[in-house]
Amino acid sequence: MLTSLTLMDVQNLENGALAAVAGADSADEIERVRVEYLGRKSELKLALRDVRDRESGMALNTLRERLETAIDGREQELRRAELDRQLTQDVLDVTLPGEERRLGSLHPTTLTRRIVEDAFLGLGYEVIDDREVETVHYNFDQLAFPPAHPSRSHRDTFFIDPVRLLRTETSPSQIHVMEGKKPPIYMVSLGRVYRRDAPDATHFPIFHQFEGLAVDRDIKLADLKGTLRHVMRALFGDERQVRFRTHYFPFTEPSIEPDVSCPICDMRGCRMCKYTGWIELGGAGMVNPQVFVNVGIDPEEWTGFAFGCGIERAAQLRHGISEIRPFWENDLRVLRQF
Ligand code: FA5
Repeated sequence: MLTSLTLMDVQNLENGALAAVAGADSADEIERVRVEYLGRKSELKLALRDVRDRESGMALNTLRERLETAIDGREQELRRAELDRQLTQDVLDVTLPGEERRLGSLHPTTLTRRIVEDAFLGLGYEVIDDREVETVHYNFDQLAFPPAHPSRSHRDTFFIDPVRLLRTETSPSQIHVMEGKKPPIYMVSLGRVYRRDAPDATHFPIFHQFEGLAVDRDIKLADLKGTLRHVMRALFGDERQVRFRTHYFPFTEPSIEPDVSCPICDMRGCRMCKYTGWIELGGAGMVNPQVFVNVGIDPEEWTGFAFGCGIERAAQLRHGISEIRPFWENDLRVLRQF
């Protein structure tokens, strides 16, 4: 004998529940039906709690099982339908263009530096990296700068204290290398140097240089010129003309300066070349015998040449860039072009 629900009620409950199950057309809806008919406060659960006899218990439990089966079945049907819908409607279009991934690129100063390194490695030179904080001894004295040379002043050079400074050129590397090993020597040293120069189209207070030194028996000025032409061909191909002017440096004798034809105006004259058609790339010369004596190399037995050139300057000439400033501003719109 049923207590709170009559057999008729059970039948009605089942009919109502099955109709609700059949009518549910979404996961939310079927969940709502489950709560309504099988939840803790559902008519069926309350009746089961009040059951006093076996017959009623069996009838209500059978109803519960039938409803659970019906609800689970409908839920699975709905899940399958949703999956089918996704598979047919949310199609992945493999022909759509992919998302572009931006790769970083090398800085133009680094690219130019690597060209120089490769050119000298190919000639059998040793490539070195040297200190940026130098002493007056290595930056000036050992390179035979006279005591009153303007570069020794605070107006030209960044001093840290009376004996230490930010190197003004890569030439002290020559001294370190010659003090450290016996000739023959073939080395190139690349890195940052610092000067109190007023910025303009081709000058900045911080810039890079590459320094070369060759010490051997019977080295001549023609070897220096040939070596400079070799690296300039690596940097500029046959695009640019090259000329050598005589000049003065305390640590070379004779001294020359290589100039490169202006890539901006093609030698017609512009602001970058100061209307001369030529741009100075560096300084060079035959090693001053006094420098050999300073480092304990016999100038009667050994001769040598040295050169030092601006790396940003070389990059400006290579890519036709009329200003040095962008090399230090690191504007991504500029750097992405390399
Ligand atoms: C020197 O620095 C010598 N040490 C070069 C040298 C080495 C001569 C070995 C003989 C033997 P100079 O001051 O001219 O020379 O500078 C060399 C090059 O560095 C210049 O031609 C230019 O390309 C670059 N440079 C000089 N000053 C600046 C600057 N403020 N900004 C950018 N590049 C510069």
